[in-house]
Amino acid sequence: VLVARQLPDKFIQQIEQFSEVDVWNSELEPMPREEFLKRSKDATIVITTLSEKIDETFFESAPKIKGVVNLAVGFDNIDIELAHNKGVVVTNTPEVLTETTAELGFTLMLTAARRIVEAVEYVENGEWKSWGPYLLAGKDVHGSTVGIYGMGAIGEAFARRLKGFNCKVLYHNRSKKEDAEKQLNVEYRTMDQLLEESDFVVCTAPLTPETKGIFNKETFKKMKDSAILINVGRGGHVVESDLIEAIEQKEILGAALDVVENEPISMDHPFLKMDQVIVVPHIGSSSINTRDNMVQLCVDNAKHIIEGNAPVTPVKK
Ligand code: 8YV
Repeated sequence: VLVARQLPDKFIQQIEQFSEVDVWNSELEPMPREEFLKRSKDATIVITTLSEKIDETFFESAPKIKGVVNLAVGFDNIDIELAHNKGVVVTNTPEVLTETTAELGFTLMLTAARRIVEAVEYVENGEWKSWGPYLLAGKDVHGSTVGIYGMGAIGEAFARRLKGFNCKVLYHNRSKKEDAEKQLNVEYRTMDQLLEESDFVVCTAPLTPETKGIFNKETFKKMKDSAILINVGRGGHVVESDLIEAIEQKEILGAALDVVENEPISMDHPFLKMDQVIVVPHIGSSSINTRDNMVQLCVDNAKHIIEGNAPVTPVKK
């Protein structure tokens, strides 16, 4: 088993019970591509993150590969069709990260709405000299209309949280979700209606050719000028230059992003100079408990594949 990122010893020890293990020695630095390809040569399983692209070149470099075990629910780093054509099993980590990711999205929404980053900086910079009636006045979340783009498990978990805030919850998804409509009192809208009606637009969708760049010049124009975009999907959902322009032109109010197009963000990215944009470093599923559960699921998937059993959470064809 080739593990492309350093993981806690307790998990590596588990893998050692059923296989030889080769672990990359850094938690924060991804394996250089060449190194990853070289060390994949003898691998039966690779445990990957979004940093490892699984494509034709990878498969050429990994003749013994049986499983690609992704430490993420998303799998846009993997050519799924190619893997399946080669008879390679792909697994991801659904469910275990749903609530934690929704929680981060919710945190971002409240943080942006109530201008918390600006407020903390205001205090730390010694600007707090007196009280003012509209000092750092933000936007209410309670009672607002929230549009969720992508009503999968994370979208549903987000909708559940919004109920406690008395929000009207709209959603857009490639298929209608009758169960969610009944249980969570969420209403389906076309994309245009969702954009036009929402005070907050929340992206929880997976990145696919259909969803790539969905937030762009045209869609920003349809949003309210007071709207805030929250993205816990993928950076690729947003055309970043269009977002900057939309905020500058006051077509929307701001954005709070867990993901950006090129991660890590470069320090000269315009987002970092904009009060109306908050960026956090792709920490949606990053609670200790959830990360432990994700890694454990990867270990279990690897074990099942090596032992010739069906994996726990395969990505279906
Ligand atoms: C991962 C994520 O931790 O699950 C996903 O799709 O984006 C995160 O939870 C991250 O992508 C590392 O692979």
